[in-house]
Amino acid sequence: MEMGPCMAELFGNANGCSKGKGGMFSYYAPNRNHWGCHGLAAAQTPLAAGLAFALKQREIPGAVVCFLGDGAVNQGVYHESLNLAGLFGLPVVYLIENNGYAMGTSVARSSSFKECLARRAEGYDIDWGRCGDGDLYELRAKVWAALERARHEKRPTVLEVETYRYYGFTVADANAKKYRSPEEIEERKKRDPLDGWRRHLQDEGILDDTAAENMDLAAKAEVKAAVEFAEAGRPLGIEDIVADVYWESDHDTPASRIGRHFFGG
Ligand SMILES: Cc1ncc(C[n+]2csc(CCOP(=O)(O)OP(=O)(O)O)c2C)c(N)n1
Ligand SMILES: [Mg+2]
Repeated sequence: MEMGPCMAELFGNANGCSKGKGGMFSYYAPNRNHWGCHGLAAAQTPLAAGLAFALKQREIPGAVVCFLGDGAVNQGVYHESLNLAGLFGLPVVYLIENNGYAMGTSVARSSSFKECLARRAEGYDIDWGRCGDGDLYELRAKVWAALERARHEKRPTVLEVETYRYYGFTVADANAKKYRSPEEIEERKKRDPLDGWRRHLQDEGILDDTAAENMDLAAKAEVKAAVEFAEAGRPLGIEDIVADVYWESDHDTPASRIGRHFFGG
């Protein structure tokens, strides 16, 4: 996806990727096989199982990757999805981004588990693995192995990646420094995956300071251009709110004119 329509979606403007109606929870680009972010924690997990089922049933080559947070792993639908993925042999990879906190609640206070969250997959006869966020080569190899298993053996995988977020859940999360200690945050920063990877690539001779700084400047310029794109967008009006909800309303059918869409209208 391009950053402009994503930024415009955050601004709630009509040039957003979901016409400005979804906001941060609704990045969506089915034409690029991106089936959306979801406002309900774990709502993406049965959708991923369904997409994987469709791939298998229609014999379409490929696999589904479904990202979820540590705050989604205790939702019922996630476990229903794992059960069906294991039972039907679905080509799906569930990738848990475990950053230790669901909003302000730590994993230790929210999950009953042994050693790691991914291990629960054993109960569904699903292969699982885990790794940190520091070594991208390791992460890539694990994701690749899971994708190959999905594509060729039609078997699901649960992968857990241990990571972190330094800031609050949102700008409204005023307690971001209260539910963990400043020391914990500073300690984790020493293992920051972006800094670490930059050093790694420099050690390998792939990147030098100038190239790294140019990448940084290019990223900042892309963000600035995205903001300008978003600001140029039209704010939504009343007519936008009711559009794309019912086919009948959009097509001015008799049912829509009398206001009854169902039950014999
Ligand atoms: C079913 C459901 N319950 C509650 C919420 C409110 N909520 C939004 S984000 C969140 C925590 C999500 O935790 P995690 O997936 O670990 O995301 P992180 O905080 O790491 O960004 C909750 C409880 C929600 N979106 N959906
Ligand atoms: Mg989390």
